[in-house]
Amino acid sequence: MKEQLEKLREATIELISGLSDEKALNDARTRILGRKGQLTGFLRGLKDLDPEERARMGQLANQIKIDLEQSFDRMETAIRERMEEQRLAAEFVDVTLPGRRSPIGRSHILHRVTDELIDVFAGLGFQLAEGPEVELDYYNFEALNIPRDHPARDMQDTFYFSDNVVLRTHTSPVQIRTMEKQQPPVRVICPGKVYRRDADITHSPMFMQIEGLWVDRGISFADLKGVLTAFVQEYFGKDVGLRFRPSFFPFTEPSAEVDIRCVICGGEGCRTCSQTGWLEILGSGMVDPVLYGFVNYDPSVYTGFAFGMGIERVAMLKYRIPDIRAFYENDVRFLNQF
Ligand code: 2NM
Repeated sequence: MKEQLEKLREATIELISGLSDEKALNDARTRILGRKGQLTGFLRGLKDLDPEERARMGQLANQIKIDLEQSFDRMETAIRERMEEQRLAAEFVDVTLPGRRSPIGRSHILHRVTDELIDVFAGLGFQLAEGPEVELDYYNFEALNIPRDHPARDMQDTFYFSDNVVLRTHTSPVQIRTMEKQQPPVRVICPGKVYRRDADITHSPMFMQIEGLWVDRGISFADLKGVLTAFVQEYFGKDVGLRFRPSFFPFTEPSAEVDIRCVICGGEGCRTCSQTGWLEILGSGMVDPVLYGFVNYDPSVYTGFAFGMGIERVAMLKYRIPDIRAFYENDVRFLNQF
């Protein structure tokens, strides 16, 4: 019996030393030290021995039980420590590594140019005004003296939601809305997206415009020339020449288009200016007094001028961008250059 006990101790210690997970260890502990375990079986069998032998074997079996319990406990601690080490190693974070930077965005070149233009006109006393892109036919055409049979009002040229709701084709309706709300003096600059049914190499169905309006007592064509000259020289350069050419718009009379000396060739003649030496950059004119009837201004007291320009065109000239489509393709290799 003594040998059997010693063998059980040896075998168990050997078994324990070969185990590496907690579940197997617990199963082994139950098989040997549990209520129906091998060592427990020995202890039960002691009652059949004579008293002297029972005392010696009982002492030995108890000692083995204590030893084995200790071995199991030590192994359990060792396994738990190793698992904890593995967990910590797997979770290791090197806080000294440099962070991963996510690429940061930037404002679109058209919005940057818009802000530059707003800044120039703010310096000339103009306030920012904005309005809806989905507009009533009344504000987009009717109140701007654009007649019913004007080609701009055609389904071919304008996006219609219904008979009297359109995508605005210019930002002028914002100026009508401003005048409707407020008696002069009015001096506003109105940037924003506008929409026309046009799509080819030089036209996009959505593009950006900026328009200005100044109405007060005694505003004359001299003010128009002074403000637009100041704008051109501030934005394109002190020495850039400009000229005013007679033109026509339904909402202004008289009207003028403004050309600047070609910023590419300096007036020599090149592809950009079609060999003319001049670039057309904006339309302008004295607000036609019929418009004052729509907004309840007294045309015998007030006069004013207005102007409008395409932001893409200005951006293309200022930053030498040859193709309008680059603005909308969202190729970051293009956009990141500005
Ligand atoms: C242009 C050219 C000339 C213009 C007129 C108005 C309004 F609403 F005040 F009458 N806003 N913008 C105007 C005048 C726009 O763009 C080429």
